[in-house]
Amino acid sequence: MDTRAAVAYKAGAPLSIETVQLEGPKPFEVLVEIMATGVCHTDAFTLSGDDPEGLFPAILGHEGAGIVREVGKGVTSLKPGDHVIPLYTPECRECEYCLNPKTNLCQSIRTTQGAGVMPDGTSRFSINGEKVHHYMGTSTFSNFTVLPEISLAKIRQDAPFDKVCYIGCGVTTGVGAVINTAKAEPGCKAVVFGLGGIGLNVVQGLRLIGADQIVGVDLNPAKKDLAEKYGMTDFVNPKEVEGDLVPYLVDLTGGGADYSFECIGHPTTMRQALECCHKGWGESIIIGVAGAGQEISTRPFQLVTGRSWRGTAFGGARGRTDVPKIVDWYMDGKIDIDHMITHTMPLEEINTAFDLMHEGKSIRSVVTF
Ligand code: NAD
Ligand code: AHE
Ligand code: ZN
Repeated sequence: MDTRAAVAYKAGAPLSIETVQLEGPKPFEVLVEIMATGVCHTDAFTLSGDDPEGLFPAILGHEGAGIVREVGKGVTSLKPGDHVIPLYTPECRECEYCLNPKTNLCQSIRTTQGAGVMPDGTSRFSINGEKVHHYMGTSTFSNFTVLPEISLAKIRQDAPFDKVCYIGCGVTTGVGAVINTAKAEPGCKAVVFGLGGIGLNVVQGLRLIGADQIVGVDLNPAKKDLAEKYGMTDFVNPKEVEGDLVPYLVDLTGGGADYSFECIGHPTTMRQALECCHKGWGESIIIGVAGAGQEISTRPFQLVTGRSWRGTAFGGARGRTDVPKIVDWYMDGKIDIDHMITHTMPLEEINTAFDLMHEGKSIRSVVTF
């Protein structure tokens, strides 16, 4: 079939809106009509050329929601008409990783997913016979896309696509980092670096679990008001801090953070996030994705004296199990999404979503089909 999609032809170039050919689902695959997709900083990261796994041409996008239109042979958990959220972290429930409660990183299709192809090693997308790569196993910047069955969470039918698509990455990553990865306790003190589409969800996750102090750190003062609405108690603009940021944050939190979250993707802020943690027990969770070749560093003494450095992908969530529950939380009013979606646009205007992100004018842009 033909479908409309935004194609990334080369690093640094705007996406091109094109008619793309899409092959139907093979065994254990599902054809999904994407109704809405968010634009995450990770899409911009890959488009910039900084992603060591970045491939071109490709159809980016990993924060979607849509409707099952056709299922391949052997698919048992989904049927046409089901509402779904694509998962860049699948959940096969059979691999060594799925069977280990310590991780959410299902590895059953990770190699082919990273190579931009379906589990059988081929792509379903092409333009005039030339292969176009899948991205993160999801390729939600296409009106229709094909995914493995294990990469789809079935969700309730009454949830609005243009809001719950954000659960496909940003919401789950931020809220999940607090609940699943940090397992932060009520009464804790936390510092959140970066108050964008991920950081605000960390803030709302911290409020949900009953944190006492939620410090937000961002260079952009325009992020302050919204972060306060989600529960931030203190705002710090590093440009306005005299002297070093780390001792300032340690002082502000009365000895250091119980938990810190890096939601930017810079080695410098990753180091600051670790070092503002409390001696003896503070844990720093890296969420931000850093570019190819970048490395983190700190004095080992920081770890010797009880701080720990951790990381999280997709907020530690097991998508087929956890995503439907997060959709329920949204529908029950336990978490907010609506006010974080600052812009909505048609596919033809998707490049504007990247401009708004780079200009610091949006939290989340959502493309509707
Ligand atoms: P975003 O662009 O919406 O937000 C980034 C925020 O950081 C902005 O508010 C910006 O003003 C602020 N910022 C930039 N440099 C700063 C600095 N030096 N000091 C303080 N603040 C600074 O991006 P996002 O969509 O929230 O994504 C954030 C990061 O998380 C990205 O690196 C993205 O790739 C990553 N991410 C990771 C996962 C995961 O599973 N680990 C999931 C989603 C996104
Ligand atoms: N491909 C990059 C890393 C990108 C990355 O870390 N992706 C996160 C999700 S970001 C979503 O916005 C992730 O899930 N990582 C785990 C995984 O298996 O990809 C690189 O550096 O190679
Ligand atoms: Zn993302």
